[in-house]
Amino acid sequence: MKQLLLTGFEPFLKYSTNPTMNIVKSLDGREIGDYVIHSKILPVEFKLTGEKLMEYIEEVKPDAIISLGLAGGRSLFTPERIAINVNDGPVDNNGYAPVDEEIIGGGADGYFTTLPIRKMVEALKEEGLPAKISNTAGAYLCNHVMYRALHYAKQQKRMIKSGFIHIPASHELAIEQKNIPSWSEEDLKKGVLICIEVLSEME
Ligand code: PCA
Repeated sequence: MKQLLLTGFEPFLKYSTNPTMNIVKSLDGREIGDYVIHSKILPVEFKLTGEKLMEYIEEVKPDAIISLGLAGGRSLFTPERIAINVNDGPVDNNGYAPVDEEIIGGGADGYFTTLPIRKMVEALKEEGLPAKISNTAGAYLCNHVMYRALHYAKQQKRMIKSGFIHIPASHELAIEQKNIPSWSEEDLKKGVLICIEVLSEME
């Protein structure tokens, strides 16, 4: 079987939970097509997250990596097209807020996803779930993880498909935050499963 590293994040900033954490945990060990899922939760800390991701990659030796993050305020499932070599954003869970830093000194300006994001968006919509490709993952931890994974994959001889999907808030978070669009956890999980199915149907 092929190994899929599926990552989510712990809660961060004003959000008391992170729907990606529950979804990822609930899918550990699940087999979809040729893939078996290895679920890992990443911290929201600029100086630690990349290291953790590398540890998990060494452990799982994935054939593909899908990372998930919460995009509070977005109303659609948004597979990301590109990661940029920038750390810049609000304070992380360790009290650190980088300004205009490079992720990898002298690294590529950016990397395009190697996941089938167009097909994922089409499949999500066919199943009645709103989705579109996003052209920015921001410059916070989600972009950081996407960049680090793609940078790693690029150095390897074998192909490791890798990329990032931002998901909307859960209803639980919307009750807490009052004014953000939200989906049921069930639909959020269904969306993630559809994306993994699309990946598994690729060569
Ligand atoms: N979303 C944040 C980081 C953790 C998460 O779930 C982001 O969009 O960068």
